[in-house]
Amino acid sequence: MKGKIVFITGASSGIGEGCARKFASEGANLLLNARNVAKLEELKKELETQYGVRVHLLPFDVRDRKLAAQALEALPAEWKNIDVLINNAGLVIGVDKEFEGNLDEWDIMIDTNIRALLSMTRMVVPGMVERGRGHIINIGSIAGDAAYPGGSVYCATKAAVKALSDGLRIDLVDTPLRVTNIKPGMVETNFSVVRYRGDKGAADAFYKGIRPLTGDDIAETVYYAASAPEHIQIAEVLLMPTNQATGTISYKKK
Ligand code: 8X3
Repeated sequence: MKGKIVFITGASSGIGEGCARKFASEGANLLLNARNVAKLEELKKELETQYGVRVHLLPFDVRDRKLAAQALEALPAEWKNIDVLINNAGLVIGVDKEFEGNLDEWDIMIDTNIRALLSMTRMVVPGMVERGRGHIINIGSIAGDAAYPGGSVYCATKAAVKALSDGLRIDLVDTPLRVTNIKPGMVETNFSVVRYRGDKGAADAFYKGIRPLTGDDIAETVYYAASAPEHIQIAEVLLMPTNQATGTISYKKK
């Protein structure tokens, strides 16, 4: 991974932050995107100091297609040749029933988890095709495999991530590019706090009695896919805590 350019969306926390640390520790130079500029600055300083890699910040909201295009076009020449795109930015808000939830919150999920992933792909992949190398890693979810109570719209967005990953793999089949869909189960990050609309107590209660995965655990798997020999395409990985079996079945100690 030494000297490769890895672009991570949603890099300021959770799985994105875990990926930033892991890829930096392996010598990659990073393009880090998120809305939280202060957090990005902090991470840049930490990774550059600790690992001696270079970090360039792309502080925009992935939903803002115009800003994203401007920022990517304005990249200095030495940053343009992106080797790995990690489409990680994503969220879930609320646990409402499909006939009761908030349409504006659903729009935010759909715009971030689907439309922004698609626009990043559309902006970055043509350059990869031109250069004849590249890897797109989408962070999907176990939620994309089957709907669960209170997750209807989120599950639909992650089902879309699966379809978009599969479709892109088909469209790139005659190229050296690879496409991976990483599908985590229970991961304890700020993600769950957002799901419960800021209620940290509810998020903590959800993980009581089970050891969830961490952002760093997922980052290890993302790195495994990215560092596989070039003739191997890890198409999909479904990973979850040992005491989880499906999106709805897990064992929690009393
Ligand atoms: C989030 C994982 O288990 O909450 O993508 O659906 S889960």
